[in-house]
This record gives sequence, structure tokens and C-alpha cells, in this order.
Amino acid sequence: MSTVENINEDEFSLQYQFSQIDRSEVTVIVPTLNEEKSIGLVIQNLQLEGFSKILVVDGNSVDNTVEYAKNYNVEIIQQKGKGKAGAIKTALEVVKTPYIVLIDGDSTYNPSEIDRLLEKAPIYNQVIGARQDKVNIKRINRFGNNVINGIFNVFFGTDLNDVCSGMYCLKTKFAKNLPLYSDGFDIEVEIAAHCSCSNSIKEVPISYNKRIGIQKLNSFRDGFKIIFEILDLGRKFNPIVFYSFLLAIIVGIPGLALLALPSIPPFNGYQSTLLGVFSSLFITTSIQFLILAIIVSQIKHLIRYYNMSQIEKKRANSYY
Ligand SMILES: Nc1nc2c(ncn2[C@@H]2O[C@H](COP(=O)(O)OP(=O)(O)O)[C@@H](O)[C@H]2O)c(=O)[nH]1
Ligand SMILES: [Mg+2]
Repeated sequence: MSTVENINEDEFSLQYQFSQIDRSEVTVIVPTLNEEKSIGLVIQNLQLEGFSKILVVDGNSVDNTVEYAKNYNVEIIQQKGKGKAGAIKTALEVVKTPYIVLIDGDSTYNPSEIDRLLEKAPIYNQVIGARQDKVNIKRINRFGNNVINGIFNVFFGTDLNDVCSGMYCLKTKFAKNLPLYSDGFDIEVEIAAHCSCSNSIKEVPISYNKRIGIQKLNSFRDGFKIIFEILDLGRKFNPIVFYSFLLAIIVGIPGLALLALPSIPPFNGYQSTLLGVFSSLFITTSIQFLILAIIVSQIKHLIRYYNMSQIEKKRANSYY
């Protein structure tokens, strides 16, 4: 029996430890907006880890971020476009190495853990550093992240835990060809959506430090923006699930309203066969759409799981 047939993920990652990516093949991109308190520390730690290609993409900081970054031997450019997305898109235009690693400039991520991403980078279009240590994430953001990951997984058939992580590795060639439309913190889910659809996304565990300086993400405004972006991506990439959910809501709300009508004061005790018939019709139709959405989401999950295992087996085969 072939050992390749039985290969599991851990054995697979062990094999790839021997094909470590050279630091010269990696550009580390640091998006910054007013990060003067932390930018020096982030660059120092990256250089200590042996990364020499560091690209600071600044979003017109009004503090000393750029001046402090100039003290180190790094490339600094000003971003085009809006928000963190503008910074990432600008970086993708100029980067030349086969791999890029994104890392926030607020010192929340540890450059010493980038190797965990690089270990898997030859196999996947995107390797996400999934934050294990959640105590340093604000409670409201932690809740928002759970909602975001949950909705994302339903649409894309994935099992991701940290789709909004600010530390991840991308294959440059793949990333450069992505049609990216987002203009803010929703860029991460947009990239992850494309990588999920290419069956080439993986998470590895990383730690997460307390932020230095002020958070730029607005928990409510950006949180909702990210959720709407996922819904829009879901509509494009998995329309059956999207429209089934939508119809479940559209039919379910009047169904529940009709059911509740006799308990609302002006209609207290109002009895009508027609009311009962319509409310149960709407509610059962809504449940059917909901079931359809769940079944299609589960099928997507199974197909993705199968495709991933096939891709990994194929790559393991070519490795031997
Ligand atoms: N270039 C650029 N960087 C930004 C912008 N907005 C945020 N950032 C940077 O993106 C990173 C993540 O932002 P942060 O506020 O920490 O968001 P969080 O980590 O999602 O809570 C930090 O390094 C910010 O300085 C922007 O508009 N332009
Ligand atoms: Mg941050």
C-alpha cells in the first residue's frame, strides 16, 4: 500500500519543513496609519528574524511613523486608494518576491512566528496566522470575529477561526491577479474568499500581543462593513445559499408577524382561518428555504474537504 495514500497533515507539514522558503523570497508588508509608538519595534523584530525585504506602506500618517521607519533600512511608500485595502493593493503593485507576508504595524503579531506560515506557504495560496491567545482582543471584537468567521464558513464551506487576522502569507502571483474591490478592513475577508474558492487556504496557530497605540478599526462600523462584504461575496460565490437565506427571511418575517398578530392589542383575540393558513404557509416555506441553505452549505463543505485532501495528496505525490 502506498504511503502517499495515507499521508496525514502533520506528516505532510513535516516533509515541507525541509523545503523552507528562503528569507530572500519573502517581502514583509507592514501597513501603517499613525503607528509611531510601535513601528520601530516591529521593524527591529522583523530584522532580528532575518527579514531584509520590508515594505512599510503608509496611509498618510500625521505622526512620526514615517520618520521613525526611515531610521531602518526598509522601503517606505505612501499608499494609493483608501484604507488598509488601499495599502495592500499598493503593495501588490510593487512587490517582486514570490511570497508576501502581511503583518500589522501595531506590534500585536510576533515576527518570530512567521516561520509557521512559511512552512506551509509552498502548499497554499494563503496561510493565515490564527490567533489563539484571544485575551488581548477586545471583547466586542472577539464577539464580532466569531460572527464573521461563522458567516464566512457557512458561505465558503471552510472551517476557519480567524479570517480577520492581520498576519498572513500569500503567494504573490496569485495575490497580484486577484480582483480586489474592498476599500477598508474588509480586504482580509475578500482575499480569504478567493483563496477558499481556490481550495488553497490554511490556518496555523499564532499568538497575539496587546496593541501598542490606538486601534484604527471601528468595531461597529468596520465590523458591519466586513459582514456586508461577506454577504456580498457569498452572493457572488455561493448564490444558492445566499438567496435561500434571503428568501427564508423574506417569507419568514411576514409568517411570524401573522402568527403574532392576534396577540397585538388592536387585534387581540382576532381569529381567522385565513390568517392561520397564511402564517403556517409562510413559516413552513421559510423553514424549507432554511433547510435548503443548510444542505447546500454542507455540500459545499464536503466538496471543499474532498478537494483539499485531493490537492494535498497530489502535491505529496509530486514531492516524492
Ligand atoms: N496604510 C494604512 N494602514 C492602515 C490603515 N488603517 C489601518 N492601518 C494599519 O493596519 C493595521 C491594522 O489596524 P488596527 O487598527 O490594528 O486594526 P485591527 O488589528 O484589525 O484591530 C495597523 O498596522 C494599522 O496602522 C490605512 O488606512 N492605511
Ligand atoms: Mg491591530
